Amino acid sequence: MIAIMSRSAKTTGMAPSPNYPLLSALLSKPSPAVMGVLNVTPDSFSDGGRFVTPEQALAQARRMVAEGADIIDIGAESTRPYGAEPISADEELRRLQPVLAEIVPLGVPVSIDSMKSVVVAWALEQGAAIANDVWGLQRDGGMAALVAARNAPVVIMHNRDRADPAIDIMEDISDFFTRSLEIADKAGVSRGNIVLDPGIGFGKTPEQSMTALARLDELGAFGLPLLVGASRKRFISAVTPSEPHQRLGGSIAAHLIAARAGARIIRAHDVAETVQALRVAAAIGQQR
Ligand code: HH2
Repeated sequence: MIAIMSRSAKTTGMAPSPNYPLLSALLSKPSPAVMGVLNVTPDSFSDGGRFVTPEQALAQARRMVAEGADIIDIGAESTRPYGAEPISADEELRRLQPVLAEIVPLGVPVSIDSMKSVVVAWALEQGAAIANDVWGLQRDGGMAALVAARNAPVVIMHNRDRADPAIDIMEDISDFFTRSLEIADKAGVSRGNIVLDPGIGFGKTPEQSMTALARLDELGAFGLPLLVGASRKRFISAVTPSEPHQRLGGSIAAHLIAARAGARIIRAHDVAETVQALRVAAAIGQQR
């Protein structure tokens, strides 16, 4: 059973607050905000190597903004569960350095997808606005204090070192979020700056990823906005065998289900198609 922390905010997260203008603006749109993925990595699972030069990265960021992205999520280290090469902070910074300053002025908030507080600190200094931590403040002991000190919005994502088909994944996600929120509270991170993410594909079997999507509404009990990133992930191939670039239909299906269950930010590689799907679904919903 998921621990109920706030029954009043059960489905769609928090109300807009003037104290947290960035998140409030992102969350107050009629359809979920779209976070476009920009991987400046040689080895990301679906687009590794495609945007490694600064020119390629900037062109892709511009394309995503033109297609309607509300956030650009830049990552320089692949976090894919199988075969990702861990890299040093220096290497991560080396990959980000020529690109980040070019992307910040494009006019949408930039989030930094990194589990290292030294990298996030540098990115926030360069103008990134959001910290996206795929270890939910639990890996790098300096992350919570950093985001508290900068008053930066932070995505707390559920993760596990390895999948265990025997566990109740919803209970595991809920326990993880509870631990992360304790760490956040201790460090002085404001609840109004926190977004929760079930971490589709991270430390989960394909079935568990689908369970997290099917039962996403239960995580609304935390009373915090939810982000979902199902884009091109492996669980889609478990249903319909496919390569990452062939998973657009499955990604959109998953994201529409997530939006219906209360997700307010959707992380996607295919921005134009995702924006269109979410806006059409929201428009249809308004006809009821
Ligand atoms: N997924 C990936 C990376 N970062 N961050 C959040 N908050 N949620 C996610 O679901 C998420 C994430 C994995 O996707 P991608 O960035 O395309 O791959 P890689 O980690 O191989 O670079």
